[in-house]
Amino acid sequence: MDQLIYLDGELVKREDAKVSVFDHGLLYGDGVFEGIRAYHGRVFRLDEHIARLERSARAIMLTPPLSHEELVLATVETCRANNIEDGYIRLVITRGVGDLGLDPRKCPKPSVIIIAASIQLYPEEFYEVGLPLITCSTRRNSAASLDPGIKSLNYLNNILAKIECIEADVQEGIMLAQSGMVSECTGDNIFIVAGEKLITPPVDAGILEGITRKAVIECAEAEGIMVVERMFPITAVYTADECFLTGTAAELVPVVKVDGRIIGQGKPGDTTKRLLKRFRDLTRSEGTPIRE
Ligand code: PXG
Repeated sequence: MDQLIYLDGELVKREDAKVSVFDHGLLYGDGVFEGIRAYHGRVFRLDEHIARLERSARAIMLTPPLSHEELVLATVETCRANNIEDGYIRLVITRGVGDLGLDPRKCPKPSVIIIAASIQLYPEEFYEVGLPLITCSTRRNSAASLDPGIKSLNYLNNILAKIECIEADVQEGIMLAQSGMVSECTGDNIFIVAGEKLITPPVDAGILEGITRKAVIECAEAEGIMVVERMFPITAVYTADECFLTGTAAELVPVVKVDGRIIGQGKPGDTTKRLLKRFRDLTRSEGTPIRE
């Protein structure tokens, strides 16, 4: 079956899903996006993803050409057209076609793209054994220049850090904020377990406010685990009892080594395992249905 891509109100074949070389999304990274998961025929936290997309758009003064309800509907329809059961959905709104100057007023019509693909799951080994990380030398964007809370098409900051990870032969890397405190990873939020507490950098540490991060905080509260949102230095990661990352693609993945230092017992900890189980149960128990 042909993959069908939603492009400006129509479902078109993959090979026909093309944008202009004058689209400011391409020329300047001027646009916003979301990465969303479907589990068992249901889209996980779709409303929250669309709300974050709308906030990102608003922050860059981009008015989506569809309402909240229309964006929800278009996403579900794209999943249905592609027979998605378990999948990864990419929603993109670009500034649209303009001229070669920066001026966004030259782009009268934003473009909406929705891609519903089958998911490349992380190997189960990552969850059983845990990941090694590095601390990247590339600092996370300052909110004073480009707020990390905006999920914009300009991901060069994260890509530069990702290149460091690739060079170090690790999957992910920790990015420090301009302050030197831990912010997040290139495409995941970070948590540490210290004693009885689960600690994660707060939104004002300069992070993307992850949908998975929020769901995991809810899981922790349901498990009776105390959650603290506060800044911490990299040494707090080195000396933590446990560490894990959260993201739409990763779900909740244990971290066992950072910059060559063993974290905790060097294997996924009990709190991490409990939360992973609860999170997986949650993804299988809620969501916007794709089919009737
Ligand atoms: N921080 C950053 C910088 C992200 O890009 C997250 C945290 C986690 O947020 P959610 O809402 O997914 O829990 C993200 C999102 C990829 C990929 O291919 C990952 C993201 C975005 C784009 C691509 O791994 N992560």
